Amino acid sequence: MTSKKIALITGATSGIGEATAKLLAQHGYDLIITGRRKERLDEVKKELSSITDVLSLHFDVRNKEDVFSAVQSLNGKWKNVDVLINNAGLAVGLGPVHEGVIDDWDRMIDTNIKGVLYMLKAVIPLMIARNSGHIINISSIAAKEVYQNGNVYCGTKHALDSITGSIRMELLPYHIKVTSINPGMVETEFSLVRFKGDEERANNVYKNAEPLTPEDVADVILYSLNCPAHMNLHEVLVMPSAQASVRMLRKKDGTI
Ligand code: NDP
Ligand code: 8X3
Repeated sequence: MTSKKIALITGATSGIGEATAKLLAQHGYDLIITGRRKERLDEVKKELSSITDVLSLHFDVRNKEDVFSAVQSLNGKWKNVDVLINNAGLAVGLGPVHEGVIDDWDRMIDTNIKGVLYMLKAVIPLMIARNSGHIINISSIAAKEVYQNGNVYCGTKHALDSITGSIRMELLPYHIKVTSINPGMVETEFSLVRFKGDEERANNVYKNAEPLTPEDVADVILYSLNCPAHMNLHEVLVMPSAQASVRMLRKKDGTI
């Protein structure tokens, strides 16, 4: 009997990460799910444990000691991480640099860049030891374009794309695939986080728009994982049909 593949997903407590955990559980993966909100993590684990083996690791990707000790705590089959999905990420605030809140910048840089680097440094050796693996970094349209007031968030996602490109070269000898998924607008808790809990402002982002769903992005992730060994998707820019560029949306009433 061949054992099931193991996927480690950061930020599986909501949005794209949670949808991906659910889809991969249905498609034969054992899961290591992570996030800071323990109750949410427990709920996802409870729901998926009837379908597949689930290990939950509760840590903040910004805390390097916690990242390394969580990954070092993996034992038995859980060391055999086949797939790493670096999904945990966020935008905090939306404003010009000259009015910027430095703590917001730190949260974005520490999560979207340094958190991903810590995860890569912790997990890649496990993949190299087995001469196989697939790393999927969840980037953004904000890595391909910039927009007014998006300065630091766009910067973190541009940096992530650069890191993704470099590691693809570094990991070539080890048969480790590296894929970047760059979504446009997806309706998740992203805007609620960006606007620090202001529900009205967050809901306005999606009002009369036709965003992607987290399940749409999960489908793309599964597709990339299902590619045969000789094929890899380097990068997938996946947009709502009603979004031509980061700030150009066709609303439900047809207005642009
Ligand atoms: P959500 O806010 O719904 O989910 C974000 C996830 O990241 C949560 O599970 C959260 O878990 C986790 N997370 C955030 N900070 C940390 C941290 N410091 N340590 C551990 N986990 C953390 O948003 P999305 O699903 O939309 O976001 C997922 C990814 O998709 C992000 O990288 C985002 O930049 C990217 N993206 C989103 C788009 C969108 O329009 N929604 C478009 C393009 C890209 P918890 O709070 O429990 O720690
Ligand atoms: C999230 C998409 O357009 O809000 O990565 O930056 S956007």
